[in-house]
Amino acid sequence: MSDIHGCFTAFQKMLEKIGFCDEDRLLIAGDIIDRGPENYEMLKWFENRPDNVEMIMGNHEYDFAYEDVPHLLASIGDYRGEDWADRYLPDEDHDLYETINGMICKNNVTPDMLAGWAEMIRELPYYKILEINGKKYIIVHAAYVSDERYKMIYGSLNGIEEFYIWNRDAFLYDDGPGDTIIFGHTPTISDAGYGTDGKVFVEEYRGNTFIDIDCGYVYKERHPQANMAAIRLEDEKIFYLES
Ligand SMILES: [Mn+2]
Repeated sequence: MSDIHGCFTAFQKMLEKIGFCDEDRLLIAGDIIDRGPENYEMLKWFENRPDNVEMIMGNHEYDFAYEDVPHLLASIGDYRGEDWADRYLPDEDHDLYETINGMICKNNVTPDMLAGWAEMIRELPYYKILEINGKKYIIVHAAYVSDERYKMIYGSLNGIEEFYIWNRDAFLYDDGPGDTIIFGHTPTISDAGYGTDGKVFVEEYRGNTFIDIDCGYVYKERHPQANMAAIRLEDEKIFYLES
């Protein structure tokens, strides 16, 4: 799954729908927070996630862990003091989706909790490579290319982590053939890019398969065709929450 964006209730419904159990292995390709209403629930779940759940870094986690939380901690100084709340000011520039401010106001989240979550997020991998039924699957938030390919395009390895979480051109991947790249980041509700009217985008290109599983669930109010999707890699069956 990918791009749950604070839609914790829907995420739980999806786990129920797919009958997620101890024998399964769930990979979430990033962006569990921001935009949606239940960021606190999502982060608490993430903190206590079972061993058979693996997370991959998304750009929203990255910003939370490397920009927003460190900025907040620095701005309140000795935050372990009782008066930290007096020194805390909501900061739009460093909390674009009001995720942190929302959790502080609604859920009594403390700087220590935020620091702990940021630390956990900084441990996340940027991609996973799996072999299932003899086939290579690469799971990443936005796009993946090998180090060699990246160096050929950009001259050095500088910025490759940002590439994994931000790049919107998954087709830059040219290893294989026969590999499958699974990613999110760009919702398929859009007309451009990977737009498939809220269905999972699947396309063969130069012998590899590209699958965008971000069906834009968090935008459902404005885009009724949006959906939450899960793909079962052993047979590539796709599940939608709203079906
Ligand atoms: Mn993203």
